[in-house]
Amino acid sequence: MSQFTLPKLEFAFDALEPHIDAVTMEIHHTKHHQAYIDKLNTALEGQSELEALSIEDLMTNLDQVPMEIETTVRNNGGGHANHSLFWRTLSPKKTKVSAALNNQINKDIGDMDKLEDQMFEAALGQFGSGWAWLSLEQGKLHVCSTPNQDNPFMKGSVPILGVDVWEHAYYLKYQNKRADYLAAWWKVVDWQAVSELFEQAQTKTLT
Ligand code: MN3
Repeated sequence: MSQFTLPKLEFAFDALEPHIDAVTMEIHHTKHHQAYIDKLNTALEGQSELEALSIEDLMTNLDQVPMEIETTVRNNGGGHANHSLFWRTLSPKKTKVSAALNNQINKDIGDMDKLEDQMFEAALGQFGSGWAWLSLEQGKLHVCSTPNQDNPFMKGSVPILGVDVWEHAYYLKYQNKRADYLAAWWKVVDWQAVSELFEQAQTKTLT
């Protein structure tokens, strides 16, 4: 039984043009993300308890995954969790950060400009493929990067914003210019979605 499915995009493939091009969006969503899901579902066949978990809970509880499929679940489950969050936090619309998240950013990071600097620094500093994240870690916002398809869930924190710095995310339009891609990505971040994820993350880490 295939448990995990590709989430629908809330906008057309070309909606983020000129910042993120339509061909990249289509291949990234329908080919790359779908491939992670297919491999994850295949690996989890017959593991009904694991299949019943949300992708976030599966990532937080990788120690419960049988050793022979752990690497496959880590890589492909990570791919599914990370891309699901990535799509959800992109929007062609102008959006605004909530007062609550803005206050927390000011408190833990400094301000929105410092957050931008830290995210770019983490994303540019990630050698090879990986992600840069803003996550809630024991009640505090924190910027970090992870290699491959790892994510903050694996360390028990809750990511609320992430940027894919695998070359497949930007190479067609930006080639080797990762910094230009990051500047473009920043323009299409859905701050309303990030604010909602922040609110949900707080209820998760309070308990
Ligand atoms: Mn990707």
